[in-house]
Order: sequence, then C-alpha cells, then structure tokens
Amino acid sequence: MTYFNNVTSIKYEGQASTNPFAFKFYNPEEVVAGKTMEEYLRFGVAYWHTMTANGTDPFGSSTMVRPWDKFSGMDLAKARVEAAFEFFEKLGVPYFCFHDVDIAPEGSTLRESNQNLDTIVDMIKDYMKNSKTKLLWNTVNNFSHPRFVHGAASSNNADVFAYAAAKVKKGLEVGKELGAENYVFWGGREGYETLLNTDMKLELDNLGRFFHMAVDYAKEIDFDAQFLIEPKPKEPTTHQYDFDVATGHAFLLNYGLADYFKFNIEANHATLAGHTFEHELRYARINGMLGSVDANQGDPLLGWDTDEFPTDLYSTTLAMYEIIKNGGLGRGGLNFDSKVRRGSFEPEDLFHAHIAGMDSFAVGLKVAQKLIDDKVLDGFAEERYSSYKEGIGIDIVEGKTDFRKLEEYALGLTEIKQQSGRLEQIKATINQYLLRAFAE
Ligand code: XUL
Ligand code: CO
Repeated sequence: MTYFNNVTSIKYEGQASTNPFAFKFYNPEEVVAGKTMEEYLRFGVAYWHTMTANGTDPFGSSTMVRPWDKFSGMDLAKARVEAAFEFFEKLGVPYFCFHDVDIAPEGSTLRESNQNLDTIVDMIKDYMKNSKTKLLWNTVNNFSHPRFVHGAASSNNADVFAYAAAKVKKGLEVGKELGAENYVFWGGREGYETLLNTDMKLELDNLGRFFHMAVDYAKEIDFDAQFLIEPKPKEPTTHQYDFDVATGHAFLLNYGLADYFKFNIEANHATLAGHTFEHELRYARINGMLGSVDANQGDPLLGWDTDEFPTDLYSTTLAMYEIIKNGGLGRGGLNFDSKVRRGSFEPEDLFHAHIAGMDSFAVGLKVAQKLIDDKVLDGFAEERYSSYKEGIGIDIVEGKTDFRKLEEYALGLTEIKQQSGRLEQIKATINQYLLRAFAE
C-alpha cells in the first residue's frame, strides 16, 4: 500500500524552480569542500515527529491527517513502517532516527513490549535491505510512561532504575540489529522539580552508574555505535542534569565517561539554555565532543521547546560553520527533530517541511564554506588576537611567564591600546555572503 500518492520523488531543480515539491538549494550530488552535500549533511527523519506525532498540544487534541491512522495497534505500527520507507525514498533522505515507542506500541508487560519491538524491528530490517536509508541513531523513551514520573536512571525508585536499564539494554540490541551508527541518551526525566525532596548526589551517582553499564553492555554485544548525550536545560523537568554541553561535559569527566560519549546538540535546547545554537556546537567542537545534531529551531517569543523546522539561514550558516570546522560530523548527522505546526496537518506538509529544512542547511553549508575559504571570520579573529603572536602575548600562551613577570611588564606600560571589535562590519559582511552565495 502507498500513502503519499500526491507526491513523487523530490528532485533538485535549482533556485528558480517554483515547484513546491523540489529542492531549490539542496543538490545531493553537488560537491562542497570535497564531499557531496548528501555526504556532508547526513540528514535524518525523526520518526516520532513525522510518522507518530498527531498534533496534540496541552490545550488541544490531534489535528494531523495521516492515511495510516485508519489502523490501530500493531497494524498501525506496521503501516507506519510502510509509510516511513515510502517517505524516506521519495525525499531521498539518507538516515532516520527513532525511540522504541515510536515504532512499536508498549505491551502490558516489558516482555510483551519487547516482542512488539522484535516484530517491527524485523520488518524495518527487511525494508532496509531494499532502501538506501540507514539508521542514524535509535534511543528509548524513558520519559513518557507514568512509571518514569520521578525519573528513570535518576529515579528515587530502584525498580524504575532497573526497568529503565532493561529498556536501554533492549535499545542497544535493536541498534546493533539495525546497524545504528549512534545511540542517543536524552534524559527527559533525568532532573528534578525541587531540591526539597531530592538527593542530588545519589541521583547523579546513579546516572553515572547507568551510563557505565550501558557502555559495558554495548562492548559486550559488540555494538560499536557512537554514544551521544543530548543536553537540554529544562522541560519536562524544571532542572535537567544534562543542562547544556558544558554541564554535560563536566558530568562525563567527573564520572570517567568522557572517552565514551559525545554530544547530540539540538538547536532549540541550546536556546532554552540561554545559548545560541553555535555556542553549543563551538563548546563541543573545541573539546572534541561534537557528535551529532538535532536540527530544528525555537521561537524566540516562546519559552518552551517548539521544535520548528529550521529555516533561519543565519543560524544554519553559523551552525554549518562549526560543523565544517569540526571536519564534518563523522558518524553523526543532521536529524530533523522538528515537527510541522499543528495547523500544517496534511501529509504533504511533511515534505514541505523537510524540503525547507534541507534547503536551509544546504544554503548554510555553501555560505559557511565560502566564509571559511575567504577567511572572513578567521581574518577578523587573527587580527583581534594578534597581541598573542608577539612579545608578552607569546610568553603567556607558551607558559613562559608568571605573576611577578606580568606585574613588572604591566608596571612598564604607559598606555593600553585597544582595537574595535567590528561586530557591525562582520554582520554586514555575513549578510553580503548570504545574498551573494546564490547570485551567480
Ligand atoms: C526532546 C528531544 C528528544 C530527543 C530524543 O526535547 O529532543 O526527542 O531528541 O529523545
Ligand atoms: Co532532540
């Protein structure tokens, strides 16, 4: 059975195209910086938003019109797999990502849930044989079910800790079975509402123990995926332990886990933490911890996670700047952890949304590469930090000085000369690059 009968394969038609079902900027075969766009960008479809979500929000019921919704239970799960692979193929997307509960319904026992999963995983495996779309990452949902009301690995309840561990164990087995390139941990309930009833030290220690057990089990079953922590500061808990990259990195270092994990950085999580997307990417990159990206954008007017498809070209450019400087994302990719708006309820909107996101990152890639080729930002930075290239500056960076010598030097200074940061000039230059990139 087919589900997207109004849509054929999405092709690159160039920026002059008026066909809404065509890429204007994403040309999978175009080579940028030695790699094709397809290889560089490694786009992924998020199963939960695209195949499973129904448009409910805290104030309203479902709005999404999905041709597979005439089914229920395991039949629905199977229909979604059929529809998913049709969607992947028509979009020409190289990857997808899922949580356990996105692909198969939970049963009344853990054993039954695992059986449901096995059935659907077998089906996905079969589909993958005839598809070029691979699994970027999988994860398990240890946050929606009421058993996770007080957390999962950081729950006060040891039975819940065990249940969460069993789900991750299964998740690792599923990841291995389907050849996942990464495995993600987003701690949706790993945090707290109030310190008044929380043993923060025990919860963090348990989280550390949990991750070590996951690393050990992956080794045991020979699952060599890159492990990724996805930071988020809040929502659903008031305070989440993986607040941002810096906090997550300190946690990994404290618990001896930094060699086994990198970060999956989500744009909207960055902004919720009071950072820019590129700040999180930069912090991870300079610490050798940039693993993968959840590509989306938030609404600066709202204080929660809106998971919009990324269309802000300024942001995709600065994000791609960090990704290129990182030498690409390695085994990671750009997973659209993005949802169509509740009012965009037609199946076709799923194509429009992904086309918008893929085109936006293609623009970002090309503009960022041009900024790098022309040393635009590097040039400004070189000039701005030139004081560390000579005299006392060299002594500081080479560790050849101390407070006594610095005091002596400072006492001899008659005048400290400053230079302009040139921010407005830099922004105007970036605008020029954005507009020029596709003018030729
Ligand atoms: C929630 C979120 C998750 C993770 C995977 O904000 O981003 O969907 O990406 O659990
Ligand atoms: Co995410």
